[in-house]
Amino acid sequence: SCNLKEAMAEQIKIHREKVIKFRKEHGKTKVGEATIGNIYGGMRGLPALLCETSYLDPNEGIRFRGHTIPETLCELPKPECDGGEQPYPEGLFWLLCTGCIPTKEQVEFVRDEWNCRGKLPKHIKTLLLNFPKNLHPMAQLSAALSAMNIKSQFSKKLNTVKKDKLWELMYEDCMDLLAAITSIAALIYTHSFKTPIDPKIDENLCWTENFCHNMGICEPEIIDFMRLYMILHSDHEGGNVSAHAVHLVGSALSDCYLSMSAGINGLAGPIHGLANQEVWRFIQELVKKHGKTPTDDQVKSFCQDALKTGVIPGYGHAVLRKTDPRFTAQKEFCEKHLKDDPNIKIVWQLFKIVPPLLESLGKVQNPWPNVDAHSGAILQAYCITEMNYYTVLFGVSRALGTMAWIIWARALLLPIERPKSYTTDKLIQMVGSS
Ligand code: NMX
Ligand code: MLT
Repeated sequence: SCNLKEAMAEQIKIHREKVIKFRKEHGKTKVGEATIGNIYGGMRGLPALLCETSYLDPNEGIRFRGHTIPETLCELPKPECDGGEQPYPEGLFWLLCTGCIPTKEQVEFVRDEWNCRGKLPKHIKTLLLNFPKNLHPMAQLSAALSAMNIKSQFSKKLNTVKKDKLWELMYEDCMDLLAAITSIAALIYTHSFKTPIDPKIDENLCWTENFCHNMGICEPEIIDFMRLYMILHSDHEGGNVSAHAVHLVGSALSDCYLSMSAGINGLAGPIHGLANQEVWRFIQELVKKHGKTPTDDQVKSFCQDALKTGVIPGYGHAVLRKTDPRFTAQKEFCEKHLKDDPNIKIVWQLFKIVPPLLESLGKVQNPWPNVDAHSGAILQAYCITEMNYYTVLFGVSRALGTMAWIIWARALLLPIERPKSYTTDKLIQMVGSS
C-alpha cells in the first residue's frame, strides 16, 4: 500500500503475533541480571528495554530497522532534481514505521500528509512570539510541543476506543506532530535570531525544503545537508535519554506532544544532545586562544587544559566503542563539499588528537568521536551560526525515530514503565554485607 497507516496496520498484525508467541515461549528466559554496578551506574548495558525501530551495535553503530547508515543512505529514495544526493527523511520515517524501504510513491504519501497537516495553530505562534528572544531555543521547543497537545485526538478519545486501536489515534497525532515540528522550529529560529517569518507550507516541496525555506535558507546544498542531518540524528535505539524519556512518558498514556516535549528536555542536557552546541563553543574557544590554524601541540595542550575541569564534548559514548558512523557520514559529506573550510579542518585535527588523549586517561570507555563532534562546524560553514539553535535541529530529527516508536509502543500495548528502585540500606541488607 502507498498509505502509511495501512502499511503499518499490516505490519502490526504480523508483529503482534510474533511478540505474543515469543513472550509465551520465552517470558521466563533470562537475558541478563542486574548488578549493584548497574543500579548505581545509570543501568549501563542492562538489557531492560524494547525498541523495534533501531538497534545500536557498539562497534558497527546504528542500524535503522536492520539497515546500517551507508545502506540506508544508499537505499532510500532521493530527490531527482536540484542535484540532491541525500535521501528524503520522509522515506526514513516510512522505514522506521514499517521496516520496509519505501518506494518513491510511498515517500510522496508521507510528504503530502505532512504538507497538508503542517499548519501551526494560532496559539503556538502567539506563544513563541511572546517568549523573550533569549529564552533557550530548546526551552521554546519543549514549551511549544507541550502546548500542541490541545490538538491530541489520542488524549481526547483515549477512553472511547478499544485498546488495540489506540495506536491509530497515536498515529494521527504523531503525523500531525511531525508535520508541525519543522514550522515550530523554523519560527523559533527566525524569532530568536532573525525577523520572525510566518511559516508557510508549499505543497510542492518536501519536509526539509519547507523547513529550510521557513528558516530563510534556500541553497540546495544546505537543504541537501539538512536531509542528511535529519536522517542521521533520527534514532539511536531506545536507551538514550531523549528516546527513553519519550517512551517513559508515553507509557503513562500521555499523548505524543507531552512525550516528545519530555524527550526534548532530556536532549537539552549538555552531555546528551546539547553537546553539539558545546562542541562549537569548544572550537570557538580554541580558535580564540590559538587562531584559525592551531598547531597539533596547541590543540593538544588546549584539550589537556579542558580535561582538568570537564569533558571534551563530542567524544565518548555510553554504548559505542568505535567512531560513530554518523560522524563518518558527516565527514564524508564534508570531504566532498567543505574540505577547505578551516573549522572543518579543526574538527578533523581534533579527531586525530583527542582519542589518544582520552585513552591515556585510562577510564574513558570510548575515546572516539560521536555525532556531535562534527555537526556544528558544518552548520557554521552553511551560515547557520547560532549555536544555541543546534540542538533544536537534533530534536526535530529525533522526533522521527521517537514518534515511529511511540506508535509501535501503543500498537504492542506496552504497559506503564515502572522499574523497581532500592535504597542503599536495602541493597546492603539484600546482598548481606555492610
Ligand atoms: N571527555 C572527558 N572525560 C570523559 C569523556 C570525554 N569526552 N567521556 C567519558 N569521560 C569520562 C567520564 O566523565 C567518566 O569519568 P568519571 O569516572 O570521572 O566520572 C569516565 O570517563 C567513564 O565514562 P564512560 O563510561 O566512558 O562514559 P559514560 O557512558 O558514563 O558517558 C558520555 C557517555 C557520552 C555522557 C560521555 O562520554 C561524555 O560526557 N562525553 C562528552 C559529551 C558528549 O559528547 N555527549 C554527546 C553524546 C552523544 N549525544 O548526542 O548524546
Ligand atoms: C543519541 O543519539 O541519542 C546519542 O548518541 C546518545 C546515546 O545513544 O546514548
